[in-house]
Amino acid sequence: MSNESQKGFTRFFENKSLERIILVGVGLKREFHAMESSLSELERLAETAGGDVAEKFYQLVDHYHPATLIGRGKILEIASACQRLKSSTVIFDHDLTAAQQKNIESLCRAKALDRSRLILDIFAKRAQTREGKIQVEIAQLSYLLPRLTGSWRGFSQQVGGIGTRGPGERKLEYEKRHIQLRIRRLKNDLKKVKSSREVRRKNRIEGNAKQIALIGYTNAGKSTLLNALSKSPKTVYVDDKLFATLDPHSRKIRLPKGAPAVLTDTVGFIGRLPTALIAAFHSTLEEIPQADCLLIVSDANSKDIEIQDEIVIKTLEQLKAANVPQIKILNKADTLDFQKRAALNLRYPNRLLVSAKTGEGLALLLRQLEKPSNAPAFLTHQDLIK
Ligand SMILES: Nc1nc2c(ncn2[C@@H]2O[C@H](COP(=O)(O)OP(=O)(O)OP(=O)(O)O)[C@@H](O)[C@H]2O)c(=O)[nH]1
Ligand SMILES: [Mg+2]
Repeated sequence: MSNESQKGFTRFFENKSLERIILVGVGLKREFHAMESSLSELERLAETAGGDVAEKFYQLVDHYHPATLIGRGKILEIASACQRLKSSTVIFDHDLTAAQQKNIESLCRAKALDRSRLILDIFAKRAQTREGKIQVEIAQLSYLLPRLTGSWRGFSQQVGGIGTRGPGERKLEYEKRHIQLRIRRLKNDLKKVKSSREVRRKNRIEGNAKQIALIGYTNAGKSTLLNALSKSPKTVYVDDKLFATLDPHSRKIRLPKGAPAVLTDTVGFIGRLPTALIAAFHSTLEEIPQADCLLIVSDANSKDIEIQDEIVIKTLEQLKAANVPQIKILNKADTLDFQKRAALNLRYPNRLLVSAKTGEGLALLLRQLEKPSNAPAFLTHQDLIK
């Protein structure tokens, strides 16, 4: 990324002191529960990005307001909270158009960001490999491009994250061309990196190893599970934060009867993952539809298993991977009491309860992974005893 835009996108994370942030949940009137859980997710995202959430607002609307997304009265309420709490950033749990952003900023006298922008910031911080970094930069620039249209603004002012002030101004057309050119160059770079990864992937496939992709919501425990199943000394990074691991990591394992398999950990899903990110991460995510089997991991302890399931289903559809055979599991079984276990077993009879932490259920899971991918029924504990 050019120095200027790189600085703009990452400055937030370099701030020594936490920035006070106000969050705003937005939803249509019939979607209260989804709005509430999405807002608490936004809070975790803001904290993951290093922000200090000072206050949360929400508004349910009949329709979104073209000028300010939500009602002007609510925006003025938020503006006075910004003054009172000395907060200079407001993050909306909904995409903002360039015009909405500009109007809200001038009413609140604070920076207005949206959920996509926050997720992009986190991805920029987390990307480790060259491929990951290129993909994030493409996503950032693609997000920025349509937002440059409309009223003219300084480039660095647009890309600035929380805590960033734009130093200079440039002509809109020049900026657009500059960004388009940069995206083209990055896409070419990505092709080169991708072809070397493709060679590595083909090498792995040789020997008929079954390709198993670990899929699921962010923080469900995919990387912990990969470490536990592979028992490899080279562990994958695990953290109680959203998007702890972005880059795909693969480990060879042996299934109980000796057959080889390759487990691949992938980027976690989340509600309304910016489309620019899905498009940019296509080369990483395209391993998913090519897998022989998807191991779909949910956090058994989450209040929102159903909402997260829907998001996983939708994202798999977007990736054209909905027809790959799936095995679904509920992880973090060690956190459940007896009643919760019973309720989950009743509600999800075809999902194995496992714990990547204690190892519970993992032997059974490996046996399930050994079955032909199209085998219908899930193995039960009785099968294991046989
Ligand atoms: N109690 C308990 N905690 C777990 C278990 N599995 C994972 N965790 C914890 O859950 C958090 C997230 O685990 P990760 O393995 O990083 O989750 P992930 O799905 O890879 O998350 P992303 O990389 O962010 O998509 C960490 O704090 C883990 O220690 C489990 O079986 N039991
Ligand atoms: Mg992970």
